Amino acid sequence: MLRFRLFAMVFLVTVLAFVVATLGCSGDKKDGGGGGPSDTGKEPTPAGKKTALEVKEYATIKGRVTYDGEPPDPGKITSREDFQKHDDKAKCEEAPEDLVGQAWKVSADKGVADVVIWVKPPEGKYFPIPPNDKKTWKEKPELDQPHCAFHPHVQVLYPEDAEGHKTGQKFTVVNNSKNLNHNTKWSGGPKNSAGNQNIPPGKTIPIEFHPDRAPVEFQCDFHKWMNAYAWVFDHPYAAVTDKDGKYEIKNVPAGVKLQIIAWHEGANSGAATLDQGFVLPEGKGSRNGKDLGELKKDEVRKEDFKLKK
Ligand SMILES: [Cu+2]
Repeated sequence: MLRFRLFAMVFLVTVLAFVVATLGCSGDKKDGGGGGPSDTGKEPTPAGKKTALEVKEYATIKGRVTYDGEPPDPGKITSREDFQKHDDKAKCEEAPEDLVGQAWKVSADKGVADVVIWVKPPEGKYFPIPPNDKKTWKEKPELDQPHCAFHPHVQVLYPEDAEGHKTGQKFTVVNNSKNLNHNTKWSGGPKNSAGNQNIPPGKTIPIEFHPDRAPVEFQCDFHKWMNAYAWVFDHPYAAVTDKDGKYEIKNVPAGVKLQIIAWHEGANSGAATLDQGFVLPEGKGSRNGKDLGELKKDEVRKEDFKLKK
Protein backbone atom coordinates (compact mmCIF):
# COMPACT_ATOMS: atom_id res chain seq x y z
CA MET A 1 0.00 0.00 0.00
CA LEU A 2 2.72 2.39 1.06
CA ARG A 3 4.76 1.31 -1.92
CA PHE A 4 1.86 2.02 -4.24
CA ARG A 5 1.31 5.45 -2.73
CA LEU A 6 4.96 6.26 -3.09
CA PHE A 7 4.93 5.09 -6.68
CA ALA A 8 1.82 7.12 -7.42
CA MET A 9 3.43 10.19 -5.86
CA VAL A 10 6.65 9.84 -7.81
CA PHE A 11 4.67 9.31 -11.00
CA LEU A 12 2.52 12.36 -10.37
CA VAL A 13 5.51 14.55 -9.59
CA THR A 14 7.30 13.35 -12.70
CA VAL A 15 4.31 14.22 -14.87
CA LEU A 16 3.96 17.56 -13.12
CA ALA A 17 7.64 18.34 -13.57
CA PHE A 18 7.33 17.54 -17.26
CA VAL A 19 4.31 19.80 -17.64
CA VAL A 20 6.05 22.64 -15.81
CA ALA A 21 9.21 22.16 -17.86
CA THR A 22 7.23 22.21 -21.09
CA LEU A 23 5.18 25.25 -20.13
CA GLY A 24 8.22 27.11 -18.89
CA CYS A 25 10.27 26.41 -22.01
CA SER A 26 11.52 29.91 -22.75
CA GLY A 27 14.83 29.05 -24.31
CA ASP A 28 17.08 29.94 -21.39
CA LYS A 29 17.54 26.37 -20.30
CA LYS A 30 20.55 25.59 -18.22
CA ASP A 31 23.16 23.04 -19.23
CA GLY A 32 21.25 20.62 -21.42
CA GLY A 33 22.45 17.35 -19.97
CA GLY A 34 25.54 15.27 -19.65
CA GLY A 35 24.52 13.78 -16.34
CA GLY A 36 25.96 16.46 -14.10
CA PRO A 37 25.93 16.13 -10.33
CA SER A 38 22.46 15.55 -9.02
CA ASP A 39 21.08 16.44 -5.63
CA THR A 40 22.82 13.66 -3.76
CA GLY A 41 23.25 14.05 -0.06
CA LYS A 42 19.79 15.48 0.40
CA GLU A 43 16.72 13.78 1.71
CA PRO A 44 14.76 12.31 -1.19
CA THR A 45 12.32 15.02 -2.09
CA PRO A 46 9.50 14.53 -4.55
CA ALA A 47 9.72 18.21 -5.43
CA GLY A 48 12.01 17.42 -8.34
CA LYS A 49 14.60 19.87 -9.57
CA LYS A 50 14.66 23.27 -7.97
CA THR A 51 13.91 26.27 -10.11
CA ALA A 52 15.57 29.67 -9.99
CA LEU A 53 13.73 32.52 -8.34
CA GLU A 54 13.21 35.52 -10.52
CA VAL A 55 14.62 38.49 -8.65
CA LYS A 56 14.10 42.04 -9.83
CA GLU A 57 13.99 44.06 -6.63
CA TYR A 58 16.06 44.10 -3.50
CA ALA A 59 15.76 44.91 0.18
CA THR A 60 17.80 44.79 3.39
CA ILE A 61 17.44 42.75 6.55
CA LYS A 62 19.25 43.90 9.67
CA GLY A 63 19.02 43.42 13.39
CA ARG A 64 20.70 42.26 16.51
CA VAL A 65 21.19 39.06 18.46
CA THR A 66 21.18 39.33 22.25
CA TYR A 67 21.74 36.83 25.00
CA ASP A 68 18.62 35.95 26.96
CA GLY A 69 19.69 35.91 30.59
CA GLU A 70 23.12 35.82 32.19
CA PRO A 71 25.70 35.16 29.43
CA PRO A 72 28.04 32.17 29.84
CA ASP A 73 31.62 32.67 30.98
CA PRO A 74 33.79 32.37 27.85
CA GLY A 75 36.56 30.71 29.85
CA LYS A 76 40.30 31.11 29.49
CA ILE A 77 42.65 29.12 27.27
CA THR A 78 45.40 29.82 29.78
CA SER A 79 43.69 27.66 32.39
CA ARG A 80 44.18 24.56 30.22
CA GLU A 81 46.95 22.19 31.21
CA ASP A 82 47.96 21.57 27.59
CA PHE A 83 48.37 25.33 27.11
CA GLN A 84 50.54 25.74 30.18
CA LYS A 85 52.82 22.90 29.04
CA HIS A 86 52.89 23.90 25.39
CA ASP A 87 56.17 24.80 23.67
CA ASP A 88 54.35 27.68 21.94
CA LYS A 89 53.00 29.19 25.17
CA ALA A 90 55.10 32.38 25.00
CA LYS A 91 54.32 32.92 21.31
CA CYS A 92 50.60 32.44 21.94
CA GLU A 93 50.70 34.98 24.76
CA GLU A 94 51.69 37.69 22.31
CA ALA A 95 47.99 37.90 21.37
CA PRO A 96 46.01 38.23 24.62
CA GLU A 97 42.66 38.35 22.77
CA ASP A 98 43.33 34.81 21.53
CA LEU A 99 43.64 33.48 25.07
CA VAL A 100 39.96 33.92 25.85
CA GLY A 101 37.42 31.24 24.90
CA GLN A 102 36.30 32.01 21.34
CA ALA A 103 32.80 30.54 21.42
CA TRP A 104 31.02 33.05 23.63
CA LYS A 105 31.70 36.66 22.74
CA VAL A 106 28.99 38.68 24.41
CA SER A 107 29.17 42.48 24.69
CA ALA A 108 28.41 44.42 27.89
CA ASP A 109 24.84 44.98 26.69
CA LYS A 110 24.45 41.31 25.75
CA GLY A 111 25.03 41.46 21.99
CA VAL A 112 26.25 38.05 20.82
CA ALA A 113 29.01 37.89 18.20
CA ASP A 114 29.55 35.13 15.64
CA VAL A 115 25.92 34.22 15.14
CA VAL A 116 25.20 33.20 11.55
CA ILE A 117 21.92 34.50 10.10
CA TRP A 118 20.63 33.43 6.71
CA VAL A 119 17.49 33.43 4.62
CA LYS A 120 15.82 30.47 2.97
CA PRO A 121 14.01 30.54 -0.38
CA PRO A 122 10.53 29.07 -0.79
CA GLU A 123 10.35 25.28 -1.14
CA GLY A 124 11.51 24.06 -4.55
CA LYS A 125 13.23 27.35 -5.42
CA TYR A 126 16.81 28.55 -5.35
CA PHE A 127 18.50 31.93 -5.52
CA PRO A 128 20.43 32.48 -8.76
CA ILE A 129 23.80 34.25 -8.66
CA PRO A 130 22.99 37.99 -8.37
CA PRO A 131 24.08 40.51 -11.01
CA ASN A 132 27.46 42.18 -10.50
CA ASP A 133 26.06 45.41 -9.10
CA LYS A 134 24.36 43.45 -6.31
CA LYS A 135 27.49 41.56 -5.32
CA THR A 136 28.05 41.44 -1.57
CA TRP A 137 30.34 38.47 -1.04
CA LYS A 138 34.10 38.48 -0.59
CA GLU A 139 36.18 37.33 -3.54
CA LYS A 140 39.00 35.98 -1.43
CA PRO A 141 37.84 35.08 2.06
CA GLU A 142 40.58 33.80 4.34
CA LEU A 143 40.93 31.86 7.52
CA ASP A 144 44.07 33.12 9.23
CA GLN A 145 45.93 31.92 12.32
CA PRO A 146 48.40 34.67 13.20
CA HIS A 147 48.86 33.40 16.76
CA CYS A 148 46.93 30.69 18.56
CA ALA A 149 43.37 31.30 17.40
CA PHE A 150 41.66 31.30 14.02
CA HIS A 151 40.50 34.60 12.54
CA PRO A 152 37.68 35.00 11.83
CA HIS A 153 36.21 32.51 14.25
CA VAL A 154 33.04 32.21 12.17
CA GLN A 155 32.49 33.11 8.52
CA VAL A 156 30.09 32.50 5.65
CA LEU A 157 31.13 31.40 2.18
CA TYR A 158 29.45 31.45 -1.21
CA PRO A 159 31.48 29.46 -3.75
CA GLU A 160 28.62 28.38 -6.02
CA ASP A 161 24.86 28.45 -6.48
CA ALA A 162 22.45 25.54 -6.08
CA GLU A 163 23.19 24.37 -9.63
CA GLY A 164 26.94 24.35 -9.09
CA HIS A 165 27.62 27.53 -11.09
CA LYS A 166 30.76 29.09 -9.62
CA THR A 167 30.69 32.56 -8.13
CA GLY A 168 34.44 33.05 -8.49
CA GLN A 169 35.00 33.11 -4.75
CA LYS A 170 38.33 31.55 -3.69
CA PHE A 171 38.72 30.48 -0.08
CA THR A 172 42.14 29.92 1.50
CA VAL A 173 43.55 28.95 4.87
CA VAL A 174 46.63 31.02 5.61
CA ASN A 175 49.25 31.19 8.31
CA ASN A 176 50.38 34.76 8.75
CA SER A 177 52.22 34.07 11.95
CA LYS A 178 55.89 34.84 12.36
CA ASN A 179 56.98 31.60 13.88
CA LEU A 180 54.11 29.26 14.62
CA ASN A 181 53.34 25.99 12.88
CA HIS A 182 49.73 24.97 12.65
CA ASN A 183 48.17 21.69 11.65
CA THR A 184 44.79 22.55 10.28
CA LYS A 185 42.12 19.92 9.90
CA TRP A 186 38.56 20.36 8.78
CA SER A 187 35.37 18.38 8.45
CA GLY A 188 31.86 19.26 7.41
CA GLY A 189 28.64 17.83 6.08
CA PRO A 190 28.22 15.14 3.41
CA LYS A 191 29.27 17.38 0.52
CA ASN A 192 32.61 18.43 1.95
CA SER A 193 35.29 15.83 2.49
CA ALA A 194 37.47 16.17 5.56
CA GLY A 195 41.11 17.22 5.26
CA ASN A 196 44.27 17.88 7.21
CA GLN A 197 47.39 19.93 6.36
CA ASN A 198 50.52 21.19 8.01
CA ILE A 199 50.68 24.93 7.53
CA PRO A 200 54.05 26.51 8.32
CA PRO A 201 54.39 30.33 8.60
CA GLY A 202 53.71 32.11 5.33
CA LYS A 203 51.96 29.19 3.69
CA THR A 204 48.54 29.43 2.06
CA ILE A 205 46.31 26.54 1.07
CA PRO A 206 43.24 26.88 -1.12
CA ILE A 207 40.26 24.69 -0.23
CA GLU A 208 37.23 24.19 -2.42
CA PHE A 209 34.07 23.78 -0.40
CA HIS A 210 30.53 23.17 -1.58
CA PRO A 211 27.24 24.39 -0.14
CA ASP A 212 26.17 21.98 2.53
CA ARG A 213 23.54 21.37 5.18
CA ALA A 214 25.98 21.65 8.08
CA PRO A 215 28.96 23.94 8.74
CA VAL A 216 32.62 23.08 8.20
CA GLU A 217 34.57 23.01 11.45
CA PHE A 218 38.30 23.73 11.56
CA GLN A 219 40.63 22.61 14.29
CA CYS A 220 44.36 22.67 14.89
CA ASP A 221 46.13 19.50 15.91
CA PHE A 222 49.06 21.41 17.41
CA HIS A 223 46.92 23.75 19.52
CA LYS A 224 43.90 21.70 20.54
CA TRP A 225 41.91 24.70 21.77
CA MET A 226 41.81 26.30 18.31
CA ASN A 227 38.62 25.97 16.30
CA ALA A 228 36.60 27.93 13.74
CA TYR A 229 33.53 27.51 11.55
CA ALA A 230 32.57 28.25 7.98
CA TRP A 231 29.01 27.91 6.74
CA VAL A 232 28.97 27.29 3.02
CA PHE A 233 25.81 28.57 1.35
CA ASP A 234 24.46 28.37 -2.18
CA HIS A 235 23.44 32.03 -2.00
CA PRO A 236 24.96 35.24 -0.61
CA TYR A 237 22.12 36.10 1.78
CA ALA A 238 23.89 35.28 5.01
CA ALA A 239 25.76 37.31 7.62
CA VAL A 240 27.74 36.90 10.83
CA THR A 241 26.99 39.14 13.81
CA ASP A 242 29.70 41.60 14.86
CA LYS A 243 31.02 42.21 18.38
CA ASP A 244 27.84 44.08 19.29
CA GLY A 245 25.59 41.30 18.01
CA LYS A 246 24.57 43.30 14.94
CA TYR A 247 24.16 41.99 11.42
CA GLU A 248 23.04 43.25 8.05
CA ILE A 249 22.15 41.33 4.90
CA LYS A 250 22.10 43.63 1.89
CA ASN A 251 20.51 43.10 -1.51
CA VAL A 252 18.11 40.42 -0.30
CA PRO A 253 15.52 39.51 -2.95
CA ALA A 254 12.29 41.45 -2.50
CA GLY A 255 8.91 40.26 -3.73
CA VAL A 256 9.56 36.61 -2.94
CA LYS A 257 8.59 34.70 0.18
CA LEU A 258 11.53 34.30 2.53
CA GLN A 259 12.31 32.65 5.82
CA ILE A 260 15.06 33.67 8.20
CA ILE A 261 17.05 31.38 10.47
CA ALA A 262 20.07 31.65 12.77
CA TRP A 263 22.84 29.54 14.34
CA HIS A 264 25.45 29.86 17.06
CA GLU A 265 28.00 27.18 17.91
CA GLY A 266 27.15 27.22 21.61
CA ALA A 267 23.37 27.07 21.27
CA ASN A 268 22.33 23.45 21.65
CA SER A 269 25.96 22.41 21.22
CA GLY A 270 25.96 23.84 17.74
CA ALA A 271 24.24 20.74 16.39
CA ALA A 272 22.30 22.60 13.76
CA THR A 273 21.62 22.14 10.08
CA LEU A 274 20.41 24.42 7.32
CA ASP A 275 16.89 23.86 8.56
CA GLN A 276 17.39 23.96 12.31
CA GLY A 277 19.15 26.94 13.72
CA PHE A 278 18.60 26.88 17.49
CA VAL A 279 18.69 30.64 17.84
CA LEU A 280 15.21 31.97 18.32
CA PRO A 281 13.78 34.79 16.26
CA GLU A 282 11.82 37.37 18.15
CA GLY A 283 8.12 37.33 17.44
CA LYS A 284 6.52 34.42 15.68
CA GLY A 285 9.15 31.89 14.78
CA SER A 286 10.93 28.77 15.91
CA ARG A 287 14.28 27.03 15.61
CA ASN A 288 13.20 26.14 12.11
CA GLY A 289 13.03 29.78 11.16
CA LYS A 290 10.58 32.60 10.82
CA ASP A 291 8.41 33.53 7.87
CA LEU A 292 9.26 36.99 6.60
CA GLY A 293 6.63 37.08 3.88
CA GLU A 294 7.63 39.19 0.88
CA LEU A 295 9.88 42.17 1.45
CA LYS A 296 9.06 45.35 -0.43
CA LYS A 297 11.52 47.01 -2.78
CA ASP A 298 14.20 48.92 -0.80
CA GLU A 299 12.57 47.93 2.48
CA VAL A 300 14.82 47.71 5.54
CA ARG A 301 13.37 44.91 7.63
CA LYS A 302 14.41 44.65 11.26
CA GLU A 303 14.70 41.15 12.67
CA ASP A 304 16.13 40.53 16.12
CA PHE A 305 17.00 37.24 17.76
CA LYS A 306 17.36 35.91 21.28
CA LEU A 307 19.91 33.33 22.19
CA LYS A 308 20.22 30.92 25.08
CA LYS A 309 22.88 28.33 25.65
CU1 LIG B 1 47.60 25.90 15.69
